[in-house]
Amino acid sequence: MTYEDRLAWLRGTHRELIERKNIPVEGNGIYRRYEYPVITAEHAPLEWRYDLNRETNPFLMERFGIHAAFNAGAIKWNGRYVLVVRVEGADRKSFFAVAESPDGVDNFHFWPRPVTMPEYGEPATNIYDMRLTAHEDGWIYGIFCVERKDPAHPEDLSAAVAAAGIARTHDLVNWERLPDLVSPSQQRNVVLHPEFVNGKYALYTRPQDGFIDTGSGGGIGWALVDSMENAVVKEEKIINQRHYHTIKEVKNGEGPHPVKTPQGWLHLAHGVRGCASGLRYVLYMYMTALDDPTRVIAEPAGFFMAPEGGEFVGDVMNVLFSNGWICDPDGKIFIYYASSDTRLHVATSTVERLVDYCLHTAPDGLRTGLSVRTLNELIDRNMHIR
Ligand code: M1P
Repeated sequence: MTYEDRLAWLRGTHRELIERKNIPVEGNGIYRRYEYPVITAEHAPLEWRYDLNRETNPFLMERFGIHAAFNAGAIKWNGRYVLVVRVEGADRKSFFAVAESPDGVDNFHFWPRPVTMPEYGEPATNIYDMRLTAHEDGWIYGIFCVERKDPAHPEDLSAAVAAAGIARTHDLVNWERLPDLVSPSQQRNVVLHPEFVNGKYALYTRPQDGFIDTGSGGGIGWALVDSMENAVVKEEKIINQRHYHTIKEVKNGEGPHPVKTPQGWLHLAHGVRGCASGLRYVLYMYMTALDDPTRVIAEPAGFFMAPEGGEFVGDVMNVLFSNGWICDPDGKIFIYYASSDTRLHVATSTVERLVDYCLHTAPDGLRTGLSVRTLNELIDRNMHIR
């Protein structure tokens, strides 16, 4: 292939990928998956991956490998469906990049440049998994995991420390970096609630003993902080506990910030359990009371979504993870979920369906006997229906 032919081929395949129309897949009535991922590493602009100068790259080879595009924060912004995607290079470093679509499903394309996130304190080795919150104070906040080498264990090359980085913006291009969250424990999966609660900013937290292990951290926590410019966790209350022999036995974490519905706050989260093939990450839902967002009012048993088909396979197998969804004024919800730390998908549903799912699916009885009882009750109700 000549240089010109190869360039034309690269441009053509990239355009085809971005313009490919997605196909909804009928499913369980709760949500709809789509056939193709909405964002992959291959969606990254050619200008990021190739030196397009014939003099300096006569073979038109890739010069900056993009390996994955996944766990995205999401926001409806200026009428567009906008994602702040975790893009991971071949060098294992993640960075944020904004992608947008006119309708939330098709034609996701990246803005020309990645986000240049200002540093705070000791520069981070890695940053990822931004949760976006358009807060009632007027700012759009991004809270994300900041990973640094653990200075207490220089001999252990895997020892790291996770903290919650905080930044805010009005345009998703220029970010004001604020001090990292000060917390007695390591933190990941920290999410800002969109409203003030008792005049304070409210955070969903995920206390953890170590970089990977949540250990004694009992689940998803809740902390009120006076200011986002100097956010300090003084008191932390666990609002969504982990339990033995459930989909969140090993750990869990809040997804995007909850959606306010007439029946309560609707939450999407991930749960993790261990099995012979390693950790298994699935998505689950729960609801909390409008007058007290720390009080769980419903939690269907088990997972809401688990890896299916090709979703099982990727850089980190058997993982579904979501940190972004968009709720339209008409109640349609776009759930952006990533599979196996590799690619990003969308599933669509409505507030009405998801609330129905939460309020009318039995909770986990935490033992087999109660699961069979729930099943028999359903069968009894169905017996006379022909
Ligand atoms: O590899 C699966 C996920 O692992 C972490 O999530 P958690 O903190 O709940 O274990 C994160 O690194 C996340 O990005 C990743 O998808």
